[in-house]
Amino acid sequence: THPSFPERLTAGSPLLTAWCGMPDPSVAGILAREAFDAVVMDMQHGSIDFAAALQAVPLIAAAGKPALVRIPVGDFASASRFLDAGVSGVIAPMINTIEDARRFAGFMKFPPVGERSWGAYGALSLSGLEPGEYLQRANHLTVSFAMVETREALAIIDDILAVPGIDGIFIGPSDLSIALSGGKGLDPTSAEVEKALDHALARVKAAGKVAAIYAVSGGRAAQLVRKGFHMVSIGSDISMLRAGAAAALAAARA
Ligand code: 3PY
Ligand code: MG
Repeated sequence: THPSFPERLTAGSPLLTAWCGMPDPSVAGILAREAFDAVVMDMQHGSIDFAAALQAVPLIAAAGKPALVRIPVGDFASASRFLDAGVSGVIAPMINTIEDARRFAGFMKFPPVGERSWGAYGALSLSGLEPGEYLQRANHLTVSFAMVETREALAIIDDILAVPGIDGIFIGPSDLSIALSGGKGLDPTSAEVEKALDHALARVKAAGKVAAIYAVSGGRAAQLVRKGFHMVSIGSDISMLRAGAAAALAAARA
């Protein structure tokens, strides 16, 4: 039996994920066939809707990769629905209070940890597990990432990490840069952000949980991998499309 997604996250070699927001499920399916370790669909800022994101899950699975989703702010009920469809991880943006973290975890985990409700039909189909076995294992097969991307969240990161059912932290460096600069600028690699993410990374590791982060480019992802993050998402499908188009046109006009 091959290792589960949570086991792979902490096995040693960091995972690099695609980041998709385009509305057609085939975009996620195509990126899943590149050398990414997993694919994230972004429903907070992407234009992919609920039905398309659900359709992408088996396309990503057919490429042998775990599917993850970033849900819209506060839409914790959708986390359960994506788990039912068979995603391996859910990223919840703007977790700024312990209450946010508790509510998110509640929808991510079956009792006694949370209050996830039964109906994992897609997950059963994709995993081939018997319902009883899935129920026994589900809390350890999927990963809940609470996003830390504000001053409030940074201040209570140890408490967020201590919430039962929160498996890891996903840092949003862009929003963090806006918060830390008091709205003055967007600079996800500023010295201030760098210091904050080093601190957050150390706290996550001290708690024995999973540390993930978003990178705007492959080069930035390499730096974040060297820092010791378990998972780095490289964004986005639109920026990759634009970069590919710009490179093709520059070559054509050279
Ligand atoms: C951020 O950087 O704020 C994110 O949410 C990642 O896209
Ligand atoms: Mg953000």
